[in-house]
Amino acid sequence: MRLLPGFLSLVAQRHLLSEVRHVLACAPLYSPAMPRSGSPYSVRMSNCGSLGWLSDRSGYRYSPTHPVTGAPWPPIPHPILDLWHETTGAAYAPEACLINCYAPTARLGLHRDQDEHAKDAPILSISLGDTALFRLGGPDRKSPTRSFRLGSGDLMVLEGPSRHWFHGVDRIAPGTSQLLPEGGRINLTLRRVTVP
Ligand code: MD6
Ligand code: FE
Repeated sequence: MRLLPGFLSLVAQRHLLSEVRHVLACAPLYSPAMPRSGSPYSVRMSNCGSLGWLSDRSGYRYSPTHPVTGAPWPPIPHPILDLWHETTGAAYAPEACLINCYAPTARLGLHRDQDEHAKDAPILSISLGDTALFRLGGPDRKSPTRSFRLGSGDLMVLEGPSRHWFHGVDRIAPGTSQLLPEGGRINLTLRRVTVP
C-alpha cells in the first residue's frame, strides 16, 4: 500500500469536486442493496467509466449502465485519469471509477475488491471531504488490521499484495473538512476491470 497524504492541493480538490458533481448530474447517486439480504448500504454510490461496480440482491458485478436510469456511465474526467497514470505508473487506463458518498454517519464494512479480472492491476483511492477512519487488514478476514486517517486530498494506491487485502471505513469524522458544504465524504476508487 502506498499512501500519498496531501497529494491534492485545495485548488485541485475543488476542481476534482466540480468534475465529480458534473458526473453525478448525469449519473445520480443511488442506494445500493447488499447481496441476498437486500439491506441498503449506508453509503450512496455512482460510477463513471466504461464499467461501473454494482451491488444488488443478486450479487456484485460490473455493468456498462446505471441501474436506475439505464444510461451508460459518463466517462472518467481527464484530471482523474491523469492522477491514475501519475500515481500508479500504469500505461493502461482504468475502466471503472466508483463514487462512494458518505453522510456523516455512513460506514463501509470490511471487504476485498475481487470482482475484477485484472487481479494484478493497482487500485487508486481519492478522498474528498471529511476525514475517514480507514481500516486495512490483510489477506484473510481474521488477519490483524490497523487503522489510519484518510483526509481530503489524500491518495492511496493498493498494489502488490495489498491489492487483495481486506479494508473498510469505520467512520467519518464530521466537520473535519470545509470542502463539501453538505459535509460528509466522497471517495473515488479507480480500477482496471478487464485484463489489460
Ligand atoms: C473508501 N475505499 O475509502 C472505500 N477499495 O471510501 C475502498 O473500498 C477501497 O480505498 C479498494 C482500494 C482502495 C479503497
Ligand atoms: Fe474497497
